[in-house]
Amino acid sequence: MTTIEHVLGDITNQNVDVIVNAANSSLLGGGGVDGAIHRKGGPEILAACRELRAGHYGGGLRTGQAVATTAGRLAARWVVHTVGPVWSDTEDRSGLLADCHRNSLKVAAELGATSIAFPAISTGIYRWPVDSAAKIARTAVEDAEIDLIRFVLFDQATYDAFTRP
Ligand code: AR6
Repeated sequence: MTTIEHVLGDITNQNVDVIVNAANSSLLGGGGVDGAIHRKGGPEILAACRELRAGHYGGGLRTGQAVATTAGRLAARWVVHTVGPVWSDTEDRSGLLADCHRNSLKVAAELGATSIAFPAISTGIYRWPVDSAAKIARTAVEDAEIDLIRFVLFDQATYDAFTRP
């Protein structure tokens, strides 16, 4: 049985095994939740990302894919970085947004994690409408096999969209 929780707050404060980062394909940091995770987690996370870029992820991380690093100084054990799709008015990229959630869960399962926190991937700098993102996220995690999934929503409007029945 998976418990799904929604909280209004900052994902960097969550005491869970895995925190999901809404990263970009460079894996080398950015603004939004990505910036917050690197700031609070410290330089170990960026060092681990640089190692990934020097190895298997030389070309960066593709949209919809997910990869784990240390969580540095965060309370979590790992950060799973995923790259959400940029919203497009002309192309349906919903499958890629669902992939972010499914692949993050897969990486978490491979790590043996029992709890995971997601931000509202793609709904900030990548401009995905929050109602749509909430529906896609909800459906994508439906069949997850992990004890706890916590959506950590940074503002009231996003929280409302994710909790609307
Ligand atoms: N905790 C939880 N949610 C947060 C936090 C936080 N500390 N900070 C922001 N959010 P965004 P994206 C919310 O822009 O749209 C970066 O530069 C935010 O309010 O972080 O996937 C990356 O490097 C919004 O609801 O991610 C990429 O270049 C949600 O997190 C790009 O942004 C996602 O907003 C990715 O854009």
